[in-house]
Amino acid sequence: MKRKGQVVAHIDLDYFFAQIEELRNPGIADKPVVVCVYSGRTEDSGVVSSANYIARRYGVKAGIPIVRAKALLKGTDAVFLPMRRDEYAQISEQVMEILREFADVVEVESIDEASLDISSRVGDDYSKAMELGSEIKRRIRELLGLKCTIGIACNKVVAKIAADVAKPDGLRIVKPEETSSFLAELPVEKLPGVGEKLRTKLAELGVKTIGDLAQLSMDKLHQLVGEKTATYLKLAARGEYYEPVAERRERKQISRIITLKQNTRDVEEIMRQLSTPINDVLTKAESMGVSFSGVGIIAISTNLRIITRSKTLNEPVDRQLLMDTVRHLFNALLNEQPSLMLRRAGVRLFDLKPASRQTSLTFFQ
Ligand code: DCP
Ligand code: CA
Ligand code: CA
Repeated sequence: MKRKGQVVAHIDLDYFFAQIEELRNPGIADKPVVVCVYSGRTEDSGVVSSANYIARRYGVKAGIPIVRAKALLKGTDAVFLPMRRDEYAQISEQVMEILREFADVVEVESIDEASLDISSRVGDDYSKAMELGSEIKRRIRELLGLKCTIGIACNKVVAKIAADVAKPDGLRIVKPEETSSFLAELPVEKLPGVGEKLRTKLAELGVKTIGDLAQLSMDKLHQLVGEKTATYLKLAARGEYYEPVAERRERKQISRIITLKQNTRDVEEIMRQLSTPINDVLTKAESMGVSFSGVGIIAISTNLRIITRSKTLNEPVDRQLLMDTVRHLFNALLNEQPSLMLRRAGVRLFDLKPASRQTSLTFFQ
């Protein structure tokens, strides 16, 4: 925990679910867009999951009832859409794959955010870190068409706050020597872990800013929260919570996407160009010691629409079955959408299971 000299980049996608819907249907991007979780009880029961920035100007935000959002947006040409979580999750995985090119350790913190330890890439040079941050933003924009915000600082907490204040489409660098002054004036609820309840209790003690919290005595803090939380809050408020960036969960899928040499809808041409990525995912599966029964394709159109298709097989998939399934999925997609022209194409393995020794011996031949 005492480790200093980290450089951490925190990435958070802007209005993530709503942005994906805009990308899928660019005609709605100049309207308020509200992605909803319909509970199904009555037509409009449920809550808002994500709102674009136009909808937010009317006070619409995640967590409010759909009925309330409709009232706030009455008289506008707002678009209400149901949440399609599987698709967002797949796109999230693509974002995380891109991030893995930029750091040795990537901690996926939620569907739309991750922390990267970029120390080994930039040393302690924050101007290099700034360039790396711009490059990450460019790549995600270029490959997936998505906007994100990045904060870069000396630990995960400060990097996350930096991203939060730089939203949307921002890049904010907080050099180590700027950490205290950056945090000091920010409202205390900007600190991850300070929710509405704690904010109210702290306000009663006159603690309004993160700087105030950094000054609060440990005894007083301890009266409000448990010892562990008090220790975290105290260190975090001083910008000194140095928990290392660590991979959190097992990988659920393996994927590779390439930019095609030229835009095409010729399946055999796509298959030829996918032969290296297919080898790569098989090698990766082998090195992880897993077999898989899910095969997916990713198609990104010339206007950056992301389309995914997948198939779950009953048995562990070998190379031939993988190729056949990928070819079949592209054929079906392109037949179904006669005007679709592809700019990028990819392959995805999922339903990963530990491979038995028996299968792994013959699996990749
Ligand atoms: N989400 C949700 N319900 C919530 C909060 C979030 O379903 N109460 C989902 C939808 C969001 C995604 O998680 O798109 C990421 O959450 P964020 O809090 O990062 O919010 P956004 O990405 O929508 O907006 P921002 O631009 O503020 O990051
Ligand atoms: Ca977000
Ligand atoms: Ca987020």
